[in-house]
Amino acid sequence: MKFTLPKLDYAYDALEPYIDAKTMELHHGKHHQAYLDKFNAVLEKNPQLKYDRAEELLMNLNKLEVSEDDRKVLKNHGGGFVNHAFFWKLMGPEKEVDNDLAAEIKKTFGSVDDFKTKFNSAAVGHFGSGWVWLVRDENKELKIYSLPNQDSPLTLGHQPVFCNDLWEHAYYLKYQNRRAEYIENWWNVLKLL
Ligand code: MN3
Repeated sequence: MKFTLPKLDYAYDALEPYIDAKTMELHHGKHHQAYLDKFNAVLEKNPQLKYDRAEELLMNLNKLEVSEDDRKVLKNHGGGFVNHAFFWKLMGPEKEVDNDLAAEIKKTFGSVDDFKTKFNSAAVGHFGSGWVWLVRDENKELKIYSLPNQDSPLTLGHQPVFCNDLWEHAYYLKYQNRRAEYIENWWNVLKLL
């Protein structure tokens, strides 16, 4: 069981001016690759783990028969691998709005604008590194929350709908300490909404 770095569906500069090419190049080519390499190394050490999809490892993280050290690597680097692979697919230079999702968001949060305000505030308020998530919980209801580091909603039994990366490596070259500005601009490259 060995995973490879997924190719992007767009060029590194395709998300300009909201996300700059240099950030994309480092984020995909270096950060994502580094998560992948450590993930593959721990999988190699644990041939008893037989899953076709990396997501399944995160769903079953707490019951995997591995050492606690290896479980931590799977959580951090397996999480990093899966989260980034998911994140690249959410973004693009062209909108592909999901009208069903937009309708559900209106129903749950009042309006798309109210929803974005809540999502932004969870993102800005998150302390340290992590991700902000829109998920479906165990009752299929939409929920917004942030999680630290590379923790995945899959491990909580929730289905990710979309997410934004709050690690400084995702925005620091262009936005420096202005996380709120990055989060606001990021809606321009999210395809779904
Ligand atoms: Mn990242």
